[in-house]
Amino acid sequence: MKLYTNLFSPNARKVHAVANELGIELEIHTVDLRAGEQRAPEYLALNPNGKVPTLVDGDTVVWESNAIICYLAGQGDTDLWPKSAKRYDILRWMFWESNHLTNPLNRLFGQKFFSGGNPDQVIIERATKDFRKYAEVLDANLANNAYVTGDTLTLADFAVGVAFGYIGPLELPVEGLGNIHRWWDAFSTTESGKILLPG
Ligand SMILES: N[C@@H](CCC(=O)N[C@@H](CS)C(=O)NCC(=O)O)C(=O)O
Repeated sequence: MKLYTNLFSPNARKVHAVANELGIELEIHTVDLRAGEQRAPEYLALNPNGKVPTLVDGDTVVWESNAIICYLAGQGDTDLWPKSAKRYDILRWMFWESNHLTNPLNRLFGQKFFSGGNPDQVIIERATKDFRKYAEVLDANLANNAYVTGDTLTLADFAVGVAFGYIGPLELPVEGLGNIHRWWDAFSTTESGKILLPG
């Protein structure tokens, strides 16, 4: 399987981390985002969004990092993506991540890393407030769970976890959220969890 990727991308690192956890070797094709390779016609033919990551397995092309990690985990039997009703809980947190958590994260990303040194404090304040609201939802969920969906590591931990690699770089508002710290400190020091961290 070929993975079109760039390790600068948190969504791509999710895929690398899950592949590592599953012991799946991928043929890596780095897409140079700074050079605009994601907008080259050959790449747009695979992923019309012009984004990484994209997985190619024979005639199957999968984009959207959360769909890709489900595809990888679906290659065999794994507790990361069990064939039980727990799957819907995992999906719930994956949709939550891509709809709610990532939205303020992307706004902070844009202002802190790509605003040419001229960040808009109003956008930062709103995004910080929104991120905190969702972080509190996660923290409450983790009060009774070692992992995002219960007592075992699943795809949901990878999907949700990648955001928390930016606690330092983006000054994410997670003060006092002890359950998140306990979960993330343990997960981000595992071999696969470390792959989620920004380089
Ligand atoms: N929802 C998509 C987001 C993919 C995405 O936003 N990728 C970014 C890097 S994190 C990208 O390729 N940006 C390049 C561009 O927009 O030109 C996923 O989870 O795969």
